[in-house]
Amino acid sequence: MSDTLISADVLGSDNKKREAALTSDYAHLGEQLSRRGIDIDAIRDKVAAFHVAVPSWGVGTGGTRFARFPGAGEPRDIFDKIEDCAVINELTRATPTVSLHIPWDKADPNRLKQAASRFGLSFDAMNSNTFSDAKGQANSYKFGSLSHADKGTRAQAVEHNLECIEIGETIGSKALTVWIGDGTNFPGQADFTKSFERYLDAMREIYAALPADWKLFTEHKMYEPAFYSTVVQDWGTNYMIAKELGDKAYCLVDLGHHAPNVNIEMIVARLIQFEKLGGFHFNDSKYGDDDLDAGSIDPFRLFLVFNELVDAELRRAKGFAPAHMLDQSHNVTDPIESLMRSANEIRRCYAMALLVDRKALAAYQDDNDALMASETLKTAFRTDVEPILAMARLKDNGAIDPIGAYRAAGYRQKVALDRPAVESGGGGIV
Ligand SMILES: [Mn+2]
Repeated sequence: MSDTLISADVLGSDNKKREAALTSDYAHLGEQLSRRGIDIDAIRDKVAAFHVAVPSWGVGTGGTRFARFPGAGEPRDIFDKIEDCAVINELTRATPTVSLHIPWDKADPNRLKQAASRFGLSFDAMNSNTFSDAKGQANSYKFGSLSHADKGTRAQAVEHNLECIEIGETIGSKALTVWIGDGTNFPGQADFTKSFERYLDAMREIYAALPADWKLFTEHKMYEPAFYSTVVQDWGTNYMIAKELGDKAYCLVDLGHHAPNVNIEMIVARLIQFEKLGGFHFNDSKYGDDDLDAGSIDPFRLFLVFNELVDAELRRAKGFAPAHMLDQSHNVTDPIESLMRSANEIRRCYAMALLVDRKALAAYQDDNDALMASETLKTAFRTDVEPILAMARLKDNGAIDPIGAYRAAGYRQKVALDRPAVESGGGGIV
């Protein structure tokens, strides 16, 4: 049995208050779905088996370029962060893995492993950081890292990625995610071709050090921190990278890293078709890389992404095994609450996508019945699947209402007694 941080009494009594209503709602939805030929229990079981990784950096309060306003009881170090991640999983039962960021989360790997397994958690993809300077490092990343004009700086960045792999091997991770801040602010500042050549050469060295059962994820982003050009700017370049490096290299799609109005679900479909979809950094945005809670701005877009994922899952698309990770920044909410609701929104979109009548959809597509094809998706999207999500959590001893139970348990107030208040400060998404 794993240790728990939310008392079983509090969780039990919170669930008890809500269970009768849930049973009735679930039965009603089950009856509706059975009229559509869908077995609600089968959907519930699929949802219960669907997991998403929590980023260690997501449990601290984020910030903007302007300021950071810390909340009470902020995690002091990676061990506090692991505890906060454990709470998210205890209540949602959707997040049994944590994704680490090095050097932010650097600690004795054996201690990390112990701390996680105490709560039944394990580790997802490792994330390297060559977009900021670590204390005492010889060369600065101000003008780039893996694509830097200076050989020594590139070597240092490669070395850091190798260290991330090494730590990851000890703690049981199976993937490395590389996102670089490399790019330019002004036309002419760097040579596009030379920069990309240098990047590819550096990535080849990292790829060569990848254990046989690992995957390498590269993440594209069109702007920020560089505002004129980035070295890995879009999914096309990302696909070229994965193709150049080899079979263990895949593209990671962060939903906030595209131009406004880009058809992300279509990018996802293309990457699936050519066996290069590595996984996701889920979040939501209105304008750019806003890193808001998944599904909070455009839930239909998230559903359409999941429509492609479920389609690939059901037709057993070759090489399809994407990693699901959250990547968010929480500036005005309790990060634990935001992450719980995001994990829930991701499961919601997965559940809704499972309800799509795919046979009917294919027939409407073949008949060029645009209206009914669109309605087939909307029918699934309009279905309130909350009783399925709640039942999946309850079945796995989670909370019917994770945020309600979390607030009833007073976790944040409790940890605030041990964790000293942090002063407000300058910007930086940390
Ligand atoms: Mn990301």
